[in-house]
This record gives sequence, C-alpha cells and structure tokens, in this order.
Amino acid sequence: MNDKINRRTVLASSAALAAGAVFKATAAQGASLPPVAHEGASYGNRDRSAAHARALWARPLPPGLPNRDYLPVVAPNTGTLPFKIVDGVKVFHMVAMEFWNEFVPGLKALVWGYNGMLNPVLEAVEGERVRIYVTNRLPEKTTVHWHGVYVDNGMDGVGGLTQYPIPPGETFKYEFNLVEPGTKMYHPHYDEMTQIALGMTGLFIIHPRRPRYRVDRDFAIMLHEWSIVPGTYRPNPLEMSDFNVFTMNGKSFPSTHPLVARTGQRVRIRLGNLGPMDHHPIHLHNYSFQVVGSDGGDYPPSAWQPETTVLVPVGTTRVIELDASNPGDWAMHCHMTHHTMTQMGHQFGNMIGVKPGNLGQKMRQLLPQYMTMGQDGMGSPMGMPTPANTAPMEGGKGPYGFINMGGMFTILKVRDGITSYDDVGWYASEAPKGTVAEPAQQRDLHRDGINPENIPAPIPGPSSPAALPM
Ligand SMILES: [Cu+2]
Repeated sequence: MNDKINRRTVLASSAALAAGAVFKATAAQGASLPPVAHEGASYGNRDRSAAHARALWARPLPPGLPNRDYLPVVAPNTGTLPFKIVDGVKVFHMVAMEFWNEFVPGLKALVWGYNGMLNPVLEAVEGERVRIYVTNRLPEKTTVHWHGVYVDNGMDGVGGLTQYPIPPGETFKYEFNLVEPGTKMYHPHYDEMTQIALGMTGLFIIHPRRPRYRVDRDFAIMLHEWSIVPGTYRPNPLEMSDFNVFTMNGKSFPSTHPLVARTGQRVRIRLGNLGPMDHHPIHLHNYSFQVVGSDGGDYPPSAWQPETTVLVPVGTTRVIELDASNPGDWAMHCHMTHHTMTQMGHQFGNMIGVKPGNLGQKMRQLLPQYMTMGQDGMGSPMGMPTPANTAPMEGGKGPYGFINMGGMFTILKVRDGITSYDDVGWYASEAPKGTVAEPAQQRDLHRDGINPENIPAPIPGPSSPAALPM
C-alpha cells in the first residue's frame, strides 16, 4: 500500500516537473504558445482541442526558417510561395490570376492559379503566425479557404458565410496562428465549381515545431483532373464525369519531373486531391509504404498501415513514407487506367478482336479523316491526324522504347551514392546483368521443359473457355 502511494506521488511530481520544464523552455523562446501537437499522448482528445483554441490567441512562436527549423518540401514542376518576415510574422502574397499552362508538349490551356503557378505550396511551421495577402486578378470574385487549418471563424474563407468575397482588383488580408501541423490544403470557396476546375488548388504544409523524427526527402504532389476538348484552349468547368487530362502539380507524363532519392534514405510523399470529381488510387511500384498522415494531421505510429496503393479521395491529403532500399526507376501512378491517358476519346465503339477488312476504305469515302483503330489494342502511338493543341494518349520515350502511359504518372528514381538530385538518367544503364526481363534463351526453355509451340491445356472447370460458343 505504502509502495503504491509512494510510486503515485513520485509519478505525479515528475509529471509536474516535466510540465514545468516545457513551460520554461517555451518561455525562454519569448512565447507562451503551449506545445499542442506531436506529444503522442494527446492525439485527438479534448485536451488538444482546448489547447488549440487557446493557441489561436497566444503569442506566436518565432517564424521557422527553411533548413534550420524544417526540411523544405520538393514540389516537382511547381514551386513554394516566397515569404518575408515582418515583426515576427511570416508574410505571403498570393495573386489569383489567369495564365497559360503547358500540360505536355503540344497541349496548352488558359488556367487559373496563383502567382503564375499551378498548385504552388504554402509552407510554414507550427506555432508561428502567418499573414497572407490575396490579390484578385480574376474576372470574378474569389476567396481562399484554408482546408484543414484551425483558424478563427472569420479567417475560414467561405464567401458569404464568413467573409465578403474579394472583388476583382482588390486585396484581402488573412492572418492567424498555425496551431496544428499537417499536410493541409487551400482553395477558393467562391464559385468553387469554376475556380477549382480551372486549377486553383494547392498544399498548405505546416511542419511540426519539434518533429518526432526526420526524413531525408519530402515530396509534395497535388493531383488534378481537367476537361479540355481537343483543339480548344480552355478547361471546361461544366464537365462532371468525362475528364481527359490528369496532372501531378499541373503536368502530365512525360512532363512530370521524377522524384529522386538516394538508396537508404527515408522518403516522404505528400499527395493532395482537390480535383473536381474523382478519387485517385495512387500506386507506387516495388515498395510497401506506410500511410502516416492526412489533412487531419499525423497518424500515431500504431495506426500506420502498410500499403502499395493509397486512395486519395477528393478533398483530402494522404502522406506516405518508405525506406528507399531498392535502386531503380519505380513507376508511381494513378491505378485508374483512364487516368494514365491524356485526351483519350471515350466515344468509340469497342474494336478489340474485330477484323475490319476494308472498312477504313469504305468509311473514308464518307469521312475523309476516318481511321479504324484499336483492333489490336491501343499500346502503340496512333499517329492519326489530330486538331491543333491536342496530345492524344501521349506517352514518353523510355530506355526500352515507348512508355505508353501519360496523365497521372511519374517515376521515383532511387540511386546508390548520388550526390545530386538532378536528372539521374535511366536505371536501365546501370541495372546489373541478369536482372532485366529479356527474351528466353533456348537453353533455359530446354532445361525447364517449356515449349512455346505447345500451349498448356486450360484446367477444366465449370467456366472452362471450351464451353464458349465460337
Ligand atoms: Cu486517378
């Protein structure tokens, strides 16, 4: 009994000591913001919410600086918005505007975004205060909503509900403390259907003030889908289901920059989806990664889940991490097959297995541009006549011929001992002998008793193909 009391007393007083130590440490930094996140024990409980509410009004911590207080993210094909520090506040200036974006060579469109970029990253640190000016250079009103960010209600950016929308030509000011870390987002909350369809989305990354561990590479990718009718120059915001251009940070493969890492590094990839309608199951080859967080914050390690495909639904982010143990060029792409195509038309009849004979010749008497396609599959470039500003089913050159995927496709390039993350070329040039799929040799076939002329009989069963009428 005495023992128990003593232990309790000791535990209580050491907890008090620990709390005191934390208070002193933050006070020494000249701030009174309580440490609210990344303290393990407080995940998702009411104490944390109360601390957040208090932290909105607390004196902020000093602004965090890249490479001192956090490892900046790498956002392939786009950029991170610049900031300056004025009297201890981190100041950003976002300009909502129209500009040209080239999705892949041959396909451009007039899009809406910020500061001339699609999906630029807002990057900041837990505990600091941000002041974000938003200038509207669009032909209509706009706002910015900070998706997943804990803010005063009037900073939430919902036109009509929490603020007057920003008229064309005007500049509004948003200002708040960042009380919770995580991979958040931002987007307009005024005429969302148009403004989001035209590209106005981005990641808002709030690094933890005291990370529990560090990673070596931290990538940020915003997914998006567009409807651009071949031959036109404006994405169609009225489209609801038949999207035909799929991007990562505003680019389709082969224009997506690869993600480069050195063998042995810990790699984090943050994926966000604010596309109009579709969820994207993003698949990474070779690696079983862990899903470690979302726009709701970091998952406790006990909730990490090994996956090879992570579904990124509309309106969420997913953060994955992996140990880059195996060098190579590893594909990372949406697993919806139509999302790795660019401007694929969806109005054709199914021609697989059809023997068209002279159908093409006959049809061209009526439609001079007609071409029969697809009877042997669609794996080769088509080479058919197309209107200006189209990239039908664009893919890219690879070390072994044509990579016939476009759209939402990129490559994680892992290499031994590299000292630069610039283009590292194709892994094909350094793959060890005997580790690449190649034509089977006679001696192998002979040894293993495989005769390609001799097709193994199907295993008979209730749905045997032999039963099909031919
Ligand atoms: Cu997809």
